[in-house]
Amino acid sequence: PQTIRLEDYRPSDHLIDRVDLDLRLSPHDTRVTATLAIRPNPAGEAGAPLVLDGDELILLGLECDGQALPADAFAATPSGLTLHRPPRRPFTLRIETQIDPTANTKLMGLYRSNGVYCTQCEADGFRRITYFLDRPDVLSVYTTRIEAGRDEAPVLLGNGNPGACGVIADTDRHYAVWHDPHPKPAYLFALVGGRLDRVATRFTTMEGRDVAVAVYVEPGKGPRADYALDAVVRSMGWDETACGRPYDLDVFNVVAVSDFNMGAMENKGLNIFNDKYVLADPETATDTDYANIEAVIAHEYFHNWSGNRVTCRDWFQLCLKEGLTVFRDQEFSSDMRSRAVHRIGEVRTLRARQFSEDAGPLAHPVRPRAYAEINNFYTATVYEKGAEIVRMIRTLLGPAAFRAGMDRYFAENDGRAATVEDFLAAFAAESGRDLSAFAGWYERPGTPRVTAAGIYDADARRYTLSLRQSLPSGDGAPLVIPVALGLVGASGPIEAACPRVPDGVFVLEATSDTLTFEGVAEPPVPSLFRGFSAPVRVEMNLGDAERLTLLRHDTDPFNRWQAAQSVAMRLILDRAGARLVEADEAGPAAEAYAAALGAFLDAEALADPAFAALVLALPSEGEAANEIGRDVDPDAVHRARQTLRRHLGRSLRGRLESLREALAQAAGAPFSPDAASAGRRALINTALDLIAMADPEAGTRAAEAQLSAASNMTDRLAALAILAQIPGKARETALAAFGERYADEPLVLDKWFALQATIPEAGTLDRIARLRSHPAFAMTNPNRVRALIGSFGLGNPTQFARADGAGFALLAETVEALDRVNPQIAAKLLTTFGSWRMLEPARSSKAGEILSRMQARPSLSRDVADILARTLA
Ligand code: B3K
Ligand code: ZN
Repeated sequence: PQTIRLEDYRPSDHLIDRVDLDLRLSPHDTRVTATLAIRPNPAGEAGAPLVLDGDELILLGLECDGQALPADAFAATPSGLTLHRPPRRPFTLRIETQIDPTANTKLMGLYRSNGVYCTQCEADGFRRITYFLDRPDVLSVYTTRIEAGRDEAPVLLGNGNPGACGVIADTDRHYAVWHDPHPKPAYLFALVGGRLDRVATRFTTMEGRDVAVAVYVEPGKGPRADYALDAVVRSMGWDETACGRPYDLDVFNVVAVSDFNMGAMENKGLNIFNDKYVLADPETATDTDYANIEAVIAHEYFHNWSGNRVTCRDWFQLCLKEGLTVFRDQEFSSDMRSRAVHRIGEVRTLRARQFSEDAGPLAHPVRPRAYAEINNFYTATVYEKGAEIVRMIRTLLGPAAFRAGMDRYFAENDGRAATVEDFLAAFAAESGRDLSAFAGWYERPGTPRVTAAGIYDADARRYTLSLRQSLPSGDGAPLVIPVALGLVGASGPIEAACPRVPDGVFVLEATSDTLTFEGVAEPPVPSLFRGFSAPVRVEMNLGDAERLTLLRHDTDPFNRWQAAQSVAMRLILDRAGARLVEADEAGPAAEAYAAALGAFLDAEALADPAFAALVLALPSEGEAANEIGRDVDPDAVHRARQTLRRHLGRSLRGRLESLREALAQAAGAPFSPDAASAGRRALINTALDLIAMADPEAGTRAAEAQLSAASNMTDRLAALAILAQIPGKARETALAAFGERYADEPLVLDKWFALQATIPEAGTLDRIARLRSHPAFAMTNPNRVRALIGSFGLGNPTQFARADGAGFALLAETVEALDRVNPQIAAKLLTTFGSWRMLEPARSSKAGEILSRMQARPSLSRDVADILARTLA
């Protein structure tokens, strides 16, 4: 496939100022008439041909300034339309195309989801609707007329503000016109037509604009949209108060559909969502679902400024909108919930998804320099690491200069297609700082490593801390790394003087550097990268006792949690490295760890249950594997982690039981999804999980009791998840009953599929084979595929990476079958092989064989071929 490179960027030779679209919706034969006001771009090449993108289009008609074009004036194929000699002045092109939304299983362009017409145009789906300059630096004002059967599609929605609507005389059809005054790239175009329920409210902006806000869902599901609607309103308010960003249209619509390639899409004024991130009630949604809905609603809404008003010049700048918008939604969620707890969650996600990506064959810079298929670059690196870069800018500049820089960025680039350079320039201008070295974060792939070492001189009361950075990509200029840090002693924080750490932040700009702290009265433990101030791996030779001092006394909640994680990680790695199979006794280090957690629980669990639940949760098997880095034996990692969990359960059992009791009383009814209540449920369920590890019989009884008494999906699913880990009849009975109870609830069935796919037992492959023929499973529904197969690849390391290769084979077969239906999802699924080279030789050679076999197949999609080539490279 053709490689597109950043360095080859050229402005478009033509611009399209206005787009008038007329879409006559019909299940198999939709007609699209596009009237385009085109002119030569003064910044482009004069007299160049007009080359419009297309994808699986049928051209029915073409006129230039009202005249049919002679056959030799143009060339049309399903994937492009070229005018060899377009007018050298402004002109109007009228194009009629035919498309089949029902046959569109790729879910890009215009398609039908459960009978609802909807669109997905990012990154390059608009060209599946009409021929166009489908690139983000071509911005146009759109007017859209949508026509459809009144019965089939009583609701017709478009971008912008509503205009005329009515019935078409003597037919069963009607129409609606929408006009979006804000120029936008084609990837933000959207329409919806279908039978939908509406929940609505109003919001008055800081500028006094009265906005009609609505969420549309499948008939009968209105009550499940209330939480999402409330999240929209809170997002609108937050973007005003926290960022000074008001909304700019008279309506804001959110539509939930059931077949969707990702989470949601920020189309101007008409956000379209995977219904997983809209629908919630206590009976069907977990606390995690509520939190995700809040975050994704906010994310898409915030794109209205970071992405839509200021868009991207080209797809290499994707992080400009995605990293920034993730940062904005993280800030929002932190303000809505517990900042410390949220930060830990963000870092867990980053480490699980981004660090592993950055350590494997799919590693790429936050701003990639080349791509074969752009849809394969909506990655954790662009999104999550991209957000960390924005956060580092704030840490470096401080909140006031950061806010001023953001304001300047929006003001200077409003209505423009911008670049990373434009973004950095705004902060440089406001802060007076040179950010050119900092820009390295956008260019260099791989997770930097920072190694720290400290020396305490008791006589001089001096502590010397040296820091050294290194990047896996070897040479190149050092990065600019903000290190938020402090010193902690045996009974609390140590105040010590170091002029190079103003406001608690040292900026590591050289490859190595040394800090000197004066007036240090006792041997300190350094607390480094407080709040995870940079996306790096930190190495420091601290003993468990020192780390547990941080757990007790650090003022930074993130590093308190990190301290417990680091101790647990070392315990898991030691055990996994020794390949200890039998010996179940924990050893003194594990005893000390459990004792520290016990003391911590006694002192704090009831005051902050959400935080306590995180402190009790061990690093995942995936994280441990990443830490090991080579020759990984997933079985050894699994056993090591299980042993430590069992040990924790045994040592803490009494405390965990009384915590469960105390919290259950506090939790009470009725259900509320707020963060404090969710935190109590998290600790109740983490406690049960550890109890069940220690005593499977008692755990089974308690989980069964919770399963039948639960008043909400969080508690019910947690109980089922615990039962699912314990082989036997109780598990099978519970799974079967749950499957029946929710047979008509696709989103709940997804949880049920996922839970079974992650059982770490040899029988899971057969189970998955059975579930694939379950009536609710469909290759055409991305949520189902992700639930059953994606969860297996990502969340079941021992079975996915089975030594006999059967897990890899299952994944590969699914990718091959899915590639014919939905290449984007197939490619995403294939990225679960990203860590294959890290495995011990027997397993990695199995994976390599299976991947190579797949590569030999003819007619792979570009999406899958690209991931395969890079995974095998
Ligand atoms: N911008 C979309 C993602 C589009 C993915 C295209 N393959 C959702 C988001 O990040 O908000
Ligand atoms: Zn986004």
